[in-house]
Amino acid sequence: MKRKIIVEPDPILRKKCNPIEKVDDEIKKLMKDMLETMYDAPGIGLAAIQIGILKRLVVIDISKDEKKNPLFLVNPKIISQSKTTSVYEEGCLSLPGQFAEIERPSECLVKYIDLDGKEKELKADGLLATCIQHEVDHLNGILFIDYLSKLKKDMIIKKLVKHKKEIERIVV
Ligand code: GNR
Ligand code: NI
Repeated sequence: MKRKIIVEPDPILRKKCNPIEKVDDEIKKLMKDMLETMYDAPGIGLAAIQIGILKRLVVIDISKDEKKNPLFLVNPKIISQSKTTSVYEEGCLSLPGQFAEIERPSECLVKYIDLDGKEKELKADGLLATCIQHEVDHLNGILFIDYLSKLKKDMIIKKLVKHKKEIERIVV
């Protein structure tokens, strides 16, 4: 089932998500819904908080069309990051139409629980490393606009408020 994606400004996006105690059928169903919502958007990552669920759950798929390669991360924790950094043009499904170059560590080591309940470790670089860090930020109530100057951040929020009001007018 496809879910609705929450868009900034919304106080939900600023909340801190709670760890999962057990990977049960309810969590697996939720992760399936998240993947469907992400592919439909389309996006390369989605955190549960973006569909209003305050749990530490992330789905990622950076593969290009054809062959799908979904990654399910339960309770992801970044245990180390490289000193070297990379800049990527980031987008966010909760900031529709907004893009900005963001500098982050180029590599990261992430510990997580897989859908089978097993603990895993993954060393990521390139776009995957950026995406993992972007998603883990969501779990802590952080959006990529938080790394921009106040001026740029306020400009983006203003555009999103205007966009939301326009949608309201169409609905009403
Ligand atoms: O679809 C997405 N693309 C993207 C591009 C560069 C860096 C991060 C991302 S994640 C984003 C989907 C999203 O909002 N995930 O939270
Ligand atoms: Ni995002």
